[in-house]
Amino acid sequence: MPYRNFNIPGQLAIIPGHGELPKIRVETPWSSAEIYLHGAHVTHFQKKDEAPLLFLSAASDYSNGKPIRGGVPIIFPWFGGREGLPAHGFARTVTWELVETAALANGAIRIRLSLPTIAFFEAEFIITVGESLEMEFLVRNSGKQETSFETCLHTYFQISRIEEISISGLHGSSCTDKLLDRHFTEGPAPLQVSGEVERVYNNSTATVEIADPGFQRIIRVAKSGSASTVVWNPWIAKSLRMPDIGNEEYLHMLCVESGNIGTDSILLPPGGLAAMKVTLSSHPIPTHP
Ligand code: TA6
Repeated sequence: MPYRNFNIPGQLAIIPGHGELPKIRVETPWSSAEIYLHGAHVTHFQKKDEAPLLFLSAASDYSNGKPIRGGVPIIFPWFGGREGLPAHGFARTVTWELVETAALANGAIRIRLSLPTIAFFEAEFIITVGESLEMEFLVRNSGKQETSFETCLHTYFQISRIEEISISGLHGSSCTDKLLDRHFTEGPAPLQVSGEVERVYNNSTATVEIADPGFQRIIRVAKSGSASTVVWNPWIAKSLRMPDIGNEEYLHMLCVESGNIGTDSILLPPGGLAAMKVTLSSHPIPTHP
């Protein structure tokens, strides 16, 4: 059985997942998680006695060359469409190499994966599963020229119902509403979603929170090394056009994505290193006495 020496009895095992793709199953005292080597794709994170934190489409593909729909797709080295190239780059559709698994002294589990070598980029993805889900994406320019790239952890969150939630933490960032082609500075009011939404926020470095009364929790997206946030929900019409998402799944998912895209793209000198860290956690909604 390949990967056997990465197993940590009772805490981490590599098993066949959907489509027989190798999947890392993690159990900690606080939570469970699943990560596919395909795209180094975190597909599941759930704290004990809570609903899953991540949405995963029941209609997702699990095959080489196709991204898994849901969880945390790694978008790299470009965001969005490129003529004749795969949308959102290739990192999410290649098989990453499992480099290290470790049980940490505090009971958390750390997993380190590396992107198969490509010209002028080396990339590593380090996942720490514990009471929270911590993800670090490291990129080094291994070429001889200055190079730029975009990146995004395109996280799909599981929510009780789209009309119930509100999003805060975007106040003051520069918003581009991709559907309305509008540009504005986000105001203080929490964002609510009542239709298809696709908004790219630049100079957005603050922690974003999703308040979900239906699940009685606040999801917190804390980050460093990331200046962009994307908020996306396909709603009805777009969901109908997407074969790998159920027609009504939009009601229970919301993407709050953390990265560096557009004007926040990263420019790396030869040998330069860029590090982005995103920590996902959930907290009870305070009940006022
Ligand atoms: O982050 C929003 C977005 O760029 C949307 O345009 C939508 O296409 C979504 O990503 C999913 O993209 P994908 O290539 O995974 O279907």
